[in-house]
Amino acid sequence: MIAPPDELLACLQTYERFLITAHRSPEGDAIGASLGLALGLRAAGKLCETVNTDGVPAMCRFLPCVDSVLTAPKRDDHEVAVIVDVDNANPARVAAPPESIDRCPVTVVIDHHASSRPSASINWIVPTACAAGELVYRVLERLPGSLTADAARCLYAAIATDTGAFRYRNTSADALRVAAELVALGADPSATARHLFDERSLSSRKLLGLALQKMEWEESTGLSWCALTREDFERSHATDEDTEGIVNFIHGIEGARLGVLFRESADGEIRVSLRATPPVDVSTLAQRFGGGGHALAAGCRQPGPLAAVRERVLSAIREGLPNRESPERRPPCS
Ligand SMILES: [Mn+2]
Repeated sequence: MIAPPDELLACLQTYERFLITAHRSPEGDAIGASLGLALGLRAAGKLCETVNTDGVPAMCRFLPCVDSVLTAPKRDDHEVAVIVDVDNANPARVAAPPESIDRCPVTVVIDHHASSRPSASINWIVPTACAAGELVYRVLERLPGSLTADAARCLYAAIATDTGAFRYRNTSADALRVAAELVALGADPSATARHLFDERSLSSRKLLGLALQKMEWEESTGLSWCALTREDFERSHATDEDTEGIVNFIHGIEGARLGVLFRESADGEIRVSLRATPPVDVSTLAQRFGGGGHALAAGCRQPGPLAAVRERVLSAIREGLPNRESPERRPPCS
């Protein structure tokens, strides 16, 4: 079983004032794990500020005490900065001002990205954990009085997000056991799934419609992709946040080995989201383009223009993704 290091528990017990943050463009694990940790530590009598420069996305607004997530810290006397769910290969991904982290005497990293490297005073990096939320649960269960119903709701959302509602390969027996504990403590699987996965804004659905129409499919390699331009965003009145989940539709084609969503963001930068079917691994590819992530879900950012990035990334993918055996060459079923 995954157990937090003693020095991490001692740090959380000893200090009083915590700054807790996660990655920019946060989703359910970033918000759920950071807010869940803050609510747990608060219940244990600590002072915590949860900060995310990019705010809280719509799908996470149902979480308890979500208004306590700040876009900038209010205090300047934190003793410990805790960074959760950040692949620190890229420090610019940390969703708090660097100066507010640097002035903390102690820094902590709690992460489950395989590419994360120890960079803080205390580093707890467990690539086998399904979500940062699972790691935060393992911390709070050791701190008496901290696992409140509200903390449980946040951590459940974190785990549900990163396991794709308990569908992805990281859905381990431990992930399900922790989820069961969180439900017993007050988390609501049905409401959580509706908010995280089913409900989207109208503009987000319109954008998905455009993406599906523009989707391209290459039978020989099992590669599917789509490129969304600023014009597509304008036509559907969509924001960058409205792209959440679209890449899964692009990848969700029978026989797909790799799905890619390219999108032109408002600042002109091109965001690339990658999804893979085992045994294909997209984390190395993303790292090659200055990004990061997991084997089956990764991403990167590239300077535009869109068409050039699309060609560059697709040719890199094709190099590493040889044409597969044609169905005719498979042995017939007996
Ligand atoms: Mn995560």
